[in-house]
Amino acid sequence: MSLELYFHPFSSFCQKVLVALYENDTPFEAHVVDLGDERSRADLKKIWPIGKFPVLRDRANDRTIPESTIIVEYLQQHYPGKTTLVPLDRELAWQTRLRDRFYDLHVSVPMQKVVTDRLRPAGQRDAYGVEQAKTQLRTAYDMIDQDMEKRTWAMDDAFTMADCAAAPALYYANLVVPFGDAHARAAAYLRRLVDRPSFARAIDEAKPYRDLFPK
Ligand SMILES: N[C@@H](CCC(=O)N[C@@H](CS)C(=O)NCC(=O)O)C(=O)O
Repeated sequence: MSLELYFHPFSSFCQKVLVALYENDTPFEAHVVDLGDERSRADLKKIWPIGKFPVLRDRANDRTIPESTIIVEYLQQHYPGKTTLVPLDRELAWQTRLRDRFYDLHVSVPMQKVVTDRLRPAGQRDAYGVEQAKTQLRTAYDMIDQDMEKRTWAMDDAFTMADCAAAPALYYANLVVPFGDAHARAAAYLRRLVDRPSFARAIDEAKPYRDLFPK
């Protein structure tokens, strides 16, 4: 087996890559990173000093690939399968990348802000930043609701990297700022994502860690 993935099953950016791997039944060796364990953290930092995951190692090409989007692009280029994660058509490809960026930067990042603020020590929380993040999420939901009016997946009929990004982003965002009635199409899109076998598997594998989610 050539691929090794450093990840944590509960992490949203890691789930994005897991969905991509599961879509194409791409075999990989799993390295679950325990950030609470010094040795595990050091192992991750040895290959990616930034210390964030997911990180992919490809022994066959002697490559280390960080950043979830770049990992999915790499998988598409070097380990393609039945699901074309980034369309070969260049026009559709940039639109896919735009949606991938949208879900990462305008859904996942503000969602993380709300969640990680809950983990800060009392007295060091950032109430203003959290309110800003929640407003960003509501703006993103409005846009998704419009965008999904006539679509099944982010790029219409084809499941792509944009859906890999959207699945965990929307799943966790809905826990911190629920969609409610005002965002019914975003909620329906999330239901389709949750039913997709690749993401259903990622959710299932994250279940043992759900106590990590701060109330
Ligand atoms: N832009 C990165 C973001 C990765 C990221 O934020 N990962 C989080 C987990 S979801 C992480 O490593 N957190 C641990 C830390 O920041 O120490 C990507 O797309 O892979």
